[in-house]
Order: sequence, then structure tokens, then C-alpha cells
Amino acid sequence: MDPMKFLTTFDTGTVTRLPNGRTQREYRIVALDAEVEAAPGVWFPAWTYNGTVPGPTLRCTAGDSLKIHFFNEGSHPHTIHFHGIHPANMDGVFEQVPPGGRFTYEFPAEPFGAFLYHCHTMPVKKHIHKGLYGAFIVDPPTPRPKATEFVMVMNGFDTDLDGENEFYTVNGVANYYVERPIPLKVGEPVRIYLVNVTEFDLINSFHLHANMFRLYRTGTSLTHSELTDTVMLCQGERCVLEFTYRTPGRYMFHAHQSEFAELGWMGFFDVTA
Ligand SMILES: [Cu+2]
Repeated sequence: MDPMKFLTTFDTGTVTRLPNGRTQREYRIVALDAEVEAAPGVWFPAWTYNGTVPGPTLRCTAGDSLKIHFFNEGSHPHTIHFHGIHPANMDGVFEQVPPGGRFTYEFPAEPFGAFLYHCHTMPVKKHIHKGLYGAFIVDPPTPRPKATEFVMVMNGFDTDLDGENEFYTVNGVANYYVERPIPLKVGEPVRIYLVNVTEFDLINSFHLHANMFRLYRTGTSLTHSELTDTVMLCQGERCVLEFTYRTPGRYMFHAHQSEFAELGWMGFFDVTA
């Protein structure tokens, strides 16, 4: 998907009301082998959820009853392992889904926070670096304050299959937001759900220029833990960031691993009055 569209696209599922009054959300996820463009003109033979890397951003509210219908139309066994609380048999580790197979994950969404999902088939390193992951947002029952909300998934692409990343991106295409800065308004409150699934490298990070953000680690509290301009995340870690720009102009954001920034993990916000 076009990374500009991906920023604000949230799959909230098909909603029904259960007899007990709970909201039920049903999602459809299909594992597919697909070529994805990791950088302009550079195609990567990916394993995907629903044809894109990252996969769709799934969103719900704490307490919702979730059903994720998973169909494996790929060439290898896969699963979906969600972060969060759920029973062992819904954990996507032991219930391997063979090509042509299907599985329905069912669990209540808890707790609220910023999460991710990914394939947990061995070797997990391969199933992750091939592209099987996405963001999973569980909103608090009382919504967070109104803001422009973006999802940013930090990843890498090992395009020559040597066990190291040739490109680093947010939302799947190297340097995308350098070529097409993200438009913002002065005074507009912004919230970013940030997820790190970079394979091969121990950490990744997000640095915001000329500003500071409120940091909510894992998004599981409504009280921020820090006011900072840089956050470092291990693979599988995620957080929520909130900030507002006060003056118009072009502002950079990037990984504060200079190497990652130079290999594609960089972007701009264009802030107008
Ligand atoms: Cu897999």
C-alpha cells in the first residue's frame, strides 16, 4: 500500500453486537507470497499478510471480542502471533497453518495499548524478515484525546538475502516520506503508534527534529512517562508518541542510527500555518 495511505488506514473489522452487549470484530487476514517495492525500483520477494508489508493495522477497543480469520494462501506454513493477553491455543505458536489451511484466532482484546502481530513459524527470523507482521492497536474504553493519528512500522529489507538489511523504512518504502513529506498544520495535535519489527539489528529508533514528544511506552498507560525527542525500541517493542508543531516549516524525523537513516529510514513533516 502507498505509505501515505498506510499512515492513516486502520482495519477495524466487521462489527456485530453480541447478545451479551459486547462488540465483536471480525478480521480477514490472508498470507500471500507477493513482490513488494522496498525502495523505488527495488522489488523484494515477500511473504505478506493481505499482500502488503507491513500487513494491515488492526484496530479495536479493549473489551471487544475478536475473531481473526486467517487463510494461508502462501507457499510455506504460517501463523499469526498477537502480542497482548490471550489463551495458549490462540497464541499462534503451536497451531501451524499449512499452505491451503485456515485458522480462526478468538480472544477478547486486552489490555489497551500499542501492539503488533507477526508470524511465529520457525525459523521466526526468516518469517519476520520476509514481511509477516503488522501493527495491532487496542484503544482504551474512553478514547484518547482527539489528534491526527498515524501508524509507523519500522522495518528493514534484506534484498540480497545475505542476513543483513540493505534498506530500512517506515511503512515499507525507503525514503518515501523524504520524497513526499507528511503534511501537518501548526497547532495540530499528532499521535503516532510506533512499532519496531526490524530483523537482524538489535534496535531501531525514532528521532523527531526541533520538537519534543510525550512518550507512552507500550501505550498501556494514559500518563506519559517522558518528554523526549528520541526513543529506542528493541524488535517487538512499540510506543505511542504525541506532539504538536508550533511554527511552520519542514521538519525531519529519522532513525538515530545514522546508517539506518542513510539507507532509507528518514522522512519529513511539512508544517503549514
Ligand atoms: Cu510464516
